[in-house]
Amino acid sequence: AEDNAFIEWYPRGYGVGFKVKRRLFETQTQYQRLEIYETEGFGKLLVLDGTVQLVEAGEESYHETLVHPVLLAHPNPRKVLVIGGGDGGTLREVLKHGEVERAVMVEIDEGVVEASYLYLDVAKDLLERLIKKEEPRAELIIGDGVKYLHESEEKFDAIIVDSTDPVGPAKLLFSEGFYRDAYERLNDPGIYITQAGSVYLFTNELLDAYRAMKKTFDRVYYFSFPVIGYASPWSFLVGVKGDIDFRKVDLERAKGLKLYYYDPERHETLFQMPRYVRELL
Ligand code: AG3
Repeated sequence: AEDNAFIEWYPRGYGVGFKVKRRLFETQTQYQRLEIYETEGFGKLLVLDGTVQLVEAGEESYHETLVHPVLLAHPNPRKVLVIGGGDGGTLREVLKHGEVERAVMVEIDEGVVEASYLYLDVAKDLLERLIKKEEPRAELIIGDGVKYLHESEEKFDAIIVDSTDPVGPAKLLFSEGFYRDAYERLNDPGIYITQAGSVYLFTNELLDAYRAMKKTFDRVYYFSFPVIGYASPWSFLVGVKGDIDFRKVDLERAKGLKLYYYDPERHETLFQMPRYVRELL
């Protein structure tokens, strides 16, 4: 890092950085090192173990993309499970869908929820209601998502994995065993999505996750989107149980959503992938 800047270093010395005014908070949680910075131009920045999780001005580029394509492709998503996502941005987008009757968020690190509630303007009110158990449509469980998926009996229409990268502690969330448990917990039809890392800088992790998902899900789709704060384009993997065509979304339901980045009317543009990656997939 250099003075007055936060830089996340990716493999091969590729960096993504923000000019920062100051560090507002830092702590070592039970699971990871958490930092919050005030940036010059993008609001507050949340960092876990040195990796950018979000900036307030632009986080929707990730959260909209992770949530709305799959919920608009599913014919009637009433029950949704979010794994990770402790900052609340993903759940905030999920609850924009009126069909969703119950959403469960399983976050391993209470420290992320607390710091996000205290310092970030991402989903403050929602996190407060979750902590006080006053949110009628959603429940927060502090726990290990891998264990939860393996042990719980509850079924969901959509499972959304908002985790750190497929390297390090979240690696298990990209394993065959985890995908099998996820498939098991999905209703038919059901849909699964995970962020899958930087297209250019984590290509091998993307390929590994794609191949592992293919062994379990009935259909697997990949797509990419430019996310503010990450080494873009960023990749996403979608797994389907039963009969859902992820190439189509419900444009009527989409009209009810206020979207800034993801454009349901141009859904097909999500599937852009650099040629060499497509040929490897
Ligand atoms: N999702 C974090 C995605 C991983 C970012 N990776 C990176 N910067 N190397 C969780 C934060 C948003 N809810």
